[in-house]
Amino acid sequence: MLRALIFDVDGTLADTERDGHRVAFNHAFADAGLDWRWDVARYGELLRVTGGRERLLHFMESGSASVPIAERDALARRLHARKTEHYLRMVDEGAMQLRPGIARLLSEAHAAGLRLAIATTTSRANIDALLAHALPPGAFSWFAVIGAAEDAPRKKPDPQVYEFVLEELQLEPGDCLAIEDSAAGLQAAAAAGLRTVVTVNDYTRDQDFSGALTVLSDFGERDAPACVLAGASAGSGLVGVAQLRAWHAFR
Ligand code: XBP
Ligand code: MG
Repeated sequence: MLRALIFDVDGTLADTERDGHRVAFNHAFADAGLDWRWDVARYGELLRVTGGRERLLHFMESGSASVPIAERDALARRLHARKTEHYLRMVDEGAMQLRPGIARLLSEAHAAGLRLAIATTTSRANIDALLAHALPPGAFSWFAVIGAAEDAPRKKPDPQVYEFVLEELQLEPGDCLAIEDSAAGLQAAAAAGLRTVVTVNDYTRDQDFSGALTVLSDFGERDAPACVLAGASAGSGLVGVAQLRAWHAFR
C-alpha cells in the first residue's frame, strides 16, 4: 500500500539545473578569475556526473582545464562552496520556481495522509532555501524526512540516499514511491527497491527510463495538462494522488 512519496529535488521539484546551478558555477569560475564557462549543452553532458563537487573534479580530470592533480580537490571544494553561495542568493531572489503540478501534488498528498520525503544529491542548505522560497507557506513541515548530500556521500546512482530516507521513514520500499527526473535517480531508487515515476525535463527527456512505472512530461496544471510519455496508457491530464496510487499498485 502506498504510504509515502519520496521526491528528488533538482529537475524534479524545480528546474534548477540550467538557469540555477549552471549559472552559479559560472559565477564561481568568474570570481576565481578562471575563464571556464559551462554553456547549456556542455552542462548537459557534465550532468551525467552527479554532485556538483564531483562534476568539477570530473571536468578537471577530463583534460578540459589544466589544473595540477595535487590542487584539484582543494580547488573543487573552493569553487563548489562559492557556487553554493551564488545558488543560495539566486534562490533567495526568487529565481527558482516549482515545476508544473508539484505544489498541487504536494498539497493533495499531504491532505490524503501520505508521508512526504526528499532524497537528493544536493546539499541541505540548497534544499532548505528552495523549499522556503518556492513552497506554499507552511508546507516545509509536510516533509517528514529530508535526505541530502550530507546524509549520503555516495551520490546517485548509488542508492545510499534512498536507503537513508527509507530507514528514517521506517517504511519498506514497497510502501513508497520515488519521483525522479533522471536515469541516475531512477537507478538509485530502483537499487533501493523503490518503484519510480519519472517526470522529465529538457536535460533528461532522452535518457533511458526502462524500469520506471511511468514517464511523464510533468504533473500538469489545469491549463497545461501532463502527458504520459511512456510506461502507462498514453494520455494527458492532471496527475494526482489517485493516479499515483493506481500506478504504484499496478504490478
Ligand atoms: C542533482 C545533482 C546536483 C546538482 C547540483 O541532484 O546532481 O549535483 O546538479 O547540486 P538531485 P550540488 O537531482 O539528486 O536533486 O552542487 O549541491 O551538488
Ligand atoms: Mg534530479
